[in-house]
Amino acid sequence: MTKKPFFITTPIYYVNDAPHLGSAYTTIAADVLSRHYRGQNTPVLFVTGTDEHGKKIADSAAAKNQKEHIFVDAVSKQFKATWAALNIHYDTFIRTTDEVHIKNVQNQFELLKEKDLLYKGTYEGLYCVSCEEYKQPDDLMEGGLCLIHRRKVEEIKENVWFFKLSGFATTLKKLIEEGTLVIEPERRRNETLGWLKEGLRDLAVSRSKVKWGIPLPWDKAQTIYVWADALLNYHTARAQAWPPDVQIIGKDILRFHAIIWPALLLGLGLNLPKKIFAHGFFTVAGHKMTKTLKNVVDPVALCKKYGVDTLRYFLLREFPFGDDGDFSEEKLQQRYKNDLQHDLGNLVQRVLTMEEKYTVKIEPGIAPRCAQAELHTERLEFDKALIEIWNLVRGANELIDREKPWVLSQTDPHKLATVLKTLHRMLETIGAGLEPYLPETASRIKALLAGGRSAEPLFPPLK
Ligand code: ME8
Repeated sequence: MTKKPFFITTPIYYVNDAPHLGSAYTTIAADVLSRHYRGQNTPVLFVTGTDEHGKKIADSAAAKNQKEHIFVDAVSKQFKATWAALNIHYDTFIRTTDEVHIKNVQNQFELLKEKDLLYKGTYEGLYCVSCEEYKQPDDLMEGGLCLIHRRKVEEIKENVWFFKLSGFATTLKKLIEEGTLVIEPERRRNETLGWLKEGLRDLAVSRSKVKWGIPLPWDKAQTIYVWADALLNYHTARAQAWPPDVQIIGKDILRFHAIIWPALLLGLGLNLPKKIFAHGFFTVAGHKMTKTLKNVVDPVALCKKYGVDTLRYFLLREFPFGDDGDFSEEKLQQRYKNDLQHDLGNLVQRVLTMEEKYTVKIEPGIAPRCAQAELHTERLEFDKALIEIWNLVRGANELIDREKPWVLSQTDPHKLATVLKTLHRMLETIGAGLEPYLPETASRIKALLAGGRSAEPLFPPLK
């Protein structure tokens, strides 16, 4: 039997605008995890994609005077191009406008109806189009504005189909408490349990006034609520890998993933994901970066200026994955100068120069792995994994300063060879450890250690 692939997902991003640093953050993290497992010869299914239906997208297309499908094609392409520029190697890219996804969503809805989990009723309440979410008055800030987008919510009254979400609260609570469904970090688990304790309301899962969506097969005047459509993308993408091993999301969409999604799966009789990890937000001047607020940072522009590995390093090193952090280009420049150029770049340069100068030939070996860093990676503690690798980098630099190979070359050629061999092996370990995080740098280090020479430093001075 073939091994079940390790199944990793990111959210599928709204195509109301081009990708930004926030969406890049999640997708880079998923890419690092995928590369880590592939490097261990574990088959991986890494799925990402774009969320293309609903009023928010229809409004964005209308604002540009474009037909929806032309608009979503163009923005979805931009996402693919950005992920290519960020060196992200996904296996499947799901678009919710794909025929195969539309069919799957309709089939799953038929099943929910057969299982008597849907009923028709009247929804009367509030809705934030930017979140594509039903809101309660308590969810809003003063003036009836959405807390995240600071935009006025709509009052809606419609005859729609409801999903019997309320009936799943007890089972979900049990599954989370016993660890069948792991939600990390701990505070996100507690947040979810808090919601469950309050009890759940049934969820309106169709819209009668939104035309840009997947029609309900038995009531074609209705389209399927965009979040139910979107969540099912993970199921459309499943291949032979069900259930997902890790679903990485931002903390803003925890409720959808930790409550609605597992409830839909329970309703459908499908296994639940093993782990949902909700990371923090990048803020700009203390506020969430969002396309709606137009305070976004373009990851491709940053890559062009500083290199793709610099961006990947900065995003995952700067603060723990579950926490929030404020973005600034100055902090990125500091990391570049101190960690990449000074610590790592200099180390590689020093070791290779000495090997050449003292004509010490070192055969390629099997580098010991940095097991601690690997463990941190598997726990999505990316900053800690990088700190571990940088301990090795600094350790190697200290070894050079302590042993002074330039003195040994005069006094003890045997020890010189031993020291250089140790440094060479340390660089091999560092290069292998960096592979998931800084793939370009890792392959350049590998080529240099194998005897390739390059005039271009790994991290050139910033212009
Ligand atoms: O919510 N900091 O799509 P979306 C960190 N289509 N991460 C951020 C971020 C920020 N400032 N801003 C966005 C949707 N993200 C739905 C998802 S899934 C079935 C449907 C990341 O385009 C983070 O992962 O608004 C967040 O959860 C996601 O982008 C939201 O992307």
